[in-house]
Amino acid sequence: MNIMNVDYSTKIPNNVNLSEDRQVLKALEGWHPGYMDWWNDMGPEGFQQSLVYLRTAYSVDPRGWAKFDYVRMPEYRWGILLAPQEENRVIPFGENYGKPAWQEVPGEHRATLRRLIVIQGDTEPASVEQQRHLGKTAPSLYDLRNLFQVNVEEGRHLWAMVYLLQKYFGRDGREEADDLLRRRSGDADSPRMLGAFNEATPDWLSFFMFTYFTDRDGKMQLHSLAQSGFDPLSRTCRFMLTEEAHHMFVGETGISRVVQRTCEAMNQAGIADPADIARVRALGVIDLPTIQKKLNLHYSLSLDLFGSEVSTNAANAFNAGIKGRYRETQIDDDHQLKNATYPVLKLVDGVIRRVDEPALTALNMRLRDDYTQDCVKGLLRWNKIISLAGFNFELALPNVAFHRQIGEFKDVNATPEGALIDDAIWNARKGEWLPSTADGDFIASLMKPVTGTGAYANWISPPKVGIDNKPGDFEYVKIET
Ligand code: BYC
Repeated sequence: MNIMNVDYSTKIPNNVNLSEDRQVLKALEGWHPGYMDWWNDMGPEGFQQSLVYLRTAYSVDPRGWAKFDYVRMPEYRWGILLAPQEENRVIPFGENYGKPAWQEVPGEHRATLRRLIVIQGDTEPASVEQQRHLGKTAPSLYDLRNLFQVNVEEGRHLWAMVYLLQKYFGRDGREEADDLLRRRSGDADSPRMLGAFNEATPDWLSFFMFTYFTDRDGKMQLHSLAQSGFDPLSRTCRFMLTEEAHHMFVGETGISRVVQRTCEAMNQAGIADPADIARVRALGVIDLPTIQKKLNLHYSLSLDLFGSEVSTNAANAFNAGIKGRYRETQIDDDHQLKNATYPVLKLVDGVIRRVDEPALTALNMRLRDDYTQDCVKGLLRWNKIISLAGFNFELALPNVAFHRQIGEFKDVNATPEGALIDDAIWNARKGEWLPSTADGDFIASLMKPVTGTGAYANWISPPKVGIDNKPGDFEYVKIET
């Protein structure tokens, strides 16, 4: 078969020759009904019979891999797609640097690999669960469609990890695949594995922040796993990254459009001070200080997803050749980090300082630094919108010590500027930095569905271009009531 094109003749579309891999096909077909039950119970609430203008991957050729058409979500073809195998690929880092990449799981690294694949897999359905209520309050059909596109692709990413578990990890892999359908975001008894995936996504501003900041953690983690010496994982993650780009686009442009609309409304009403929250809110748009609070929340939750700054887990995964660095192959060093150090932010005598640590154990910190740099790009765009509109206000990333639950700063309180404060000050002032109940109630009051073609809620601007270059009045979702 041609690896570039996807075989749609089996129940599960794929480019991994499933029709000749009977055992794995059987395992996946056995898992399918449970997945559909999960999708029906925990996937988007409502709209399951609506026709949604979705893209489906039909090839893994980066020049043209998706086709757009109306699909009912339960009929979306969730498939197994791996990027083409690179000939003679070698392990690009760690103790096995330069040796041929593994096509099978090396026995000694089986547990570590399985753990990373399970963690990755767990985040995908979690995000769908977190976003399941949002369809009811979408600000437009365009946004509704984007939400569903993100959701079906997160579902596909779960399939991607389940394929790896079922093909390469035998019985434990099948058990893990079942458990991925059993855990639930925010459940007291059986929560999702990582913190941020048990938080609520109560409104559309949170959705945009999540797709900007949390999906970007996904990007960084997938890039690191795409370097893996375990070739099937590398190829899987490489293709997932193609889809992931749209999710972050939804976040970046979503926040841009909220900021744009707020600035426009303030200008029309002659409001010069962005901090004049009551007057701005009276216009039915989200004030900039509240946008900053949401940003503070989602950025800090996403920083926690990188684990501890200094981590032996990360060092072991790197040494083993399982999880590399962001853009590993483009880094000019020994790729083994034998004597290298890396500056890590730490609390030293009550002061936040950079301290050199062995680079091997500082890999989480390094990836988090790469992530922060990537996050800054969106802020520059949003701040440009604000300054072009004539306002003296800048959105900023909070300090890494702010509102942390994992790592070096989990036991201290800090302001968004990074000043360390005691519990009393934190409790008295946290409402200035994180969304309060009143902020949440105000945003919730704006969340009214807008379902006319080409119509948008008052609190968000229309996008600059349509999906698949469709015109402004395109009916992205044919709502079935
Ligand atoms: N919450 O050495 P440590 C995505 C645990 S997002 C709860 O500090 P390590 C997506 C850790 O498991 C990307 N527990 O950290 C986005 C360990 O527990 P055990 C998802 C946490 O292991 C949007 C202990 O603390 N992919 O794709 O170096 C929508 C000590 O660990 C957390 C991945 O994350 C936490 N935040 O790094 C849809 C890639 N942090 O084993 C999808 C795979 C740490 O001692 N995962 N712990 O019981 C990894 O590479 C690593 O496991 C982590 C943690 C980066 C998560």
